[in-house]
Amino acid sequence: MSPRSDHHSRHGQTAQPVDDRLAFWARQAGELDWDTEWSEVLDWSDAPFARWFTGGKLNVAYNCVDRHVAAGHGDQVAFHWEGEPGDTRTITYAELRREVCRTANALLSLGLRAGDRVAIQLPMIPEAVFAMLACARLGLPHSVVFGGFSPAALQSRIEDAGARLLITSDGQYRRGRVEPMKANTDEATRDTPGVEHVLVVRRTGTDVPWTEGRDLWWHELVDVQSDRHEPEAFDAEHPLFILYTSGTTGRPKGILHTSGGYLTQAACTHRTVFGLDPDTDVYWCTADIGWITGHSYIVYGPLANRTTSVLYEGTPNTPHEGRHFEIIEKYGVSVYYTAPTLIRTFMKWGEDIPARHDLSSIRVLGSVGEPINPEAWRWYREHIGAGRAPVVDTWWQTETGAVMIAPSPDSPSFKPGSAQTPVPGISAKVVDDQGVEVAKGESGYLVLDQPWPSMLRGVWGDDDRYRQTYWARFAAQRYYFAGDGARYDDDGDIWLLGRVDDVMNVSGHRISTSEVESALVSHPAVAEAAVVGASDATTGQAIVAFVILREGAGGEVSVDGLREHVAREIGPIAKPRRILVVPELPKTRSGKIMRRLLRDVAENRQVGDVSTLADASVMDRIHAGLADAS
Ligand code: 6R9
Repeated sequence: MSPRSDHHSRHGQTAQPVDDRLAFWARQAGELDWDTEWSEVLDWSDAPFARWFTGGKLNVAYNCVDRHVAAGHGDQVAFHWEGEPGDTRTITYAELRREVCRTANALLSLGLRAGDRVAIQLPMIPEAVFAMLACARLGLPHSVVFGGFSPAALQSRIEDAGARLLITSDGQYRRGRVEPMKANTDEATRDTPGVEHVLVVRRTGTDVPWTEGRDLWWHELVDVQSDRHEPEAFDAEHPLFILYTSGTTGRPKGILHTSGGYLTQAACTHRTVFGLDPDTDVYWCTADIGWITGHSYIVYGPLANRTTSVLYEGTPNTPHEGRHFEIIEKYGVSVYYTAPTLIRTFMKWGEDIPARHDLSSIRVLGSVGEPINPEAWRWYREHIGAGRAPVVDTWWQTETGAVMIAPSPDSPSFKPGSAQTPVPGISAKVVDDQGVEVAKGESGYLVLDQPWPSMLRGVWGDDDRYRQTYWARFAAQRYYFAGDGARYDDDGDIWLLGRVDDVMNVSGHRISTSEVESALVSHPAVAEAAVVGASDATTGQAIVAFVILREGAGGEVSVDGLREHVAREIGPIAKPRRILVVPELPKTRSGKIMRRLLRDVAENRQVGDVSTLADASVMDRIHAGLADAS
């Protein structure tokens, strides 16, 4: 048997005929409440622009909230919210419905109409969820921007999306301190005339700058609204949200997701990957709503499934390193979904910390964001999962919208470090340079060879970039290029190997090397910069920058000043761990920087093959310079 047909026989999903796949997704969509039935499950005639459940109409917020109240579950808790300073709030589905209706009525009172965009930069507070669902209810695509992004990053996202409203808060709690938020968003909106209003949640009680006429307090505008609102049904392909993510070039891409297919797959995967039971489970996903994991697995998937969730505002070590375990014990969390970087941090803090808590409620553990190394997988299962909870490693992306590859929770054979198989209804392959599927035991590129319901519908305002980034690499086969390397093991199971492009993965956050490079060269003292991701035991990768200073700038600039500059330009998450000042950068004859060699330097390795360098002695001069400096 050829390796190809062998894979097909092992992967039930890969082998699944197209008609069965579409029938599967039609059944999953049928779990939602539709106003108008769709006429066609998938329209792929304008590939790579997909349309799922064409002709169907639904309201996403109604599906996440109202229908559960209508079915008699109004008293069920939707969120157990924990504030960082220890304040709490319990929100039932009935209360969630009232809050979402009030928020929707407030947005209507500002003149917003279906199709208008709303930017949201908020801490992890209930209003963040109310705001997202109110937008969904009114057909206003939201663009949630992670709270740690700088004013400059927020500004470019507001401009690209053309947002009419920004929703933010006065301040936010960070590791026990109060930090400003409104002051930053004011900086971001100084030159964005399109933003007509800024709606401000009072969270920390800090003084804020105020623009009369433009700025509005949430408690003054929203709290006085009626808690009734009739939802309108929108087309299955109505835009639900835009979420910006780093690509291989400096400019972040606005990934566009729509309504029916997105909600179908977010809900279905949440239910099946964790084997979720809405009547008994208490679920906690520790992501921030500023990332796709927060969108799909804190808000849309769990709420569509009538889940009781924990929502936590703060950092894992505030006020102490046992905070997460305390919360698991307090609420009896049964499904805990987090990222490898946090698991490795817990390992560093020590196993005695979780051991002080009763974690016996844990039933399933999830992992997302980067490949989970087997040691972290084993520690997670042993010390959080009492040695028995399955650990489901879920591979997916902002672009895929929902989980694509994950072991089934009742899989007989878990493999530490492997995401294993495409989930039902999904097809993925590992292929070589030519797009030909590789044999077992071999590695290549991960591709998605069939469209899926929660796939991105494009890059906001840039169809060409959508085609170029995802569909040009394997155009002949019409495969979606994920940008990840992967390998089949001898059983045909998939192991993810990390990015194959210039995207770094720092604590599960995607940051492009060129984005950091542009930030560095925007500093007047920097002539040129090259950035690489160096392996790091805790954060997966750490950002290491090589910079050439401008003539005469040497005395006036400090490496710390450059790090701060990057934090100001992009956000603290993009601050390089190390910046090395070098006399030159290694380049090929065509002028491409050879990052591979810089990575060798950053990871303290013997430098690899330098034969394609324009000037082979560059590496010696870089080394000599670094030796002088230390
Ligand atoms: C959901 C999310 C996507 C990139 C992706 C890959 C990496 C995510 C992973 C994983 C190995 C996993 N990634 N989950 N790699 N195993 N279970 O993280 O979306 O922020 O867009 O990042 O993250 O490299 O391409 P996003």
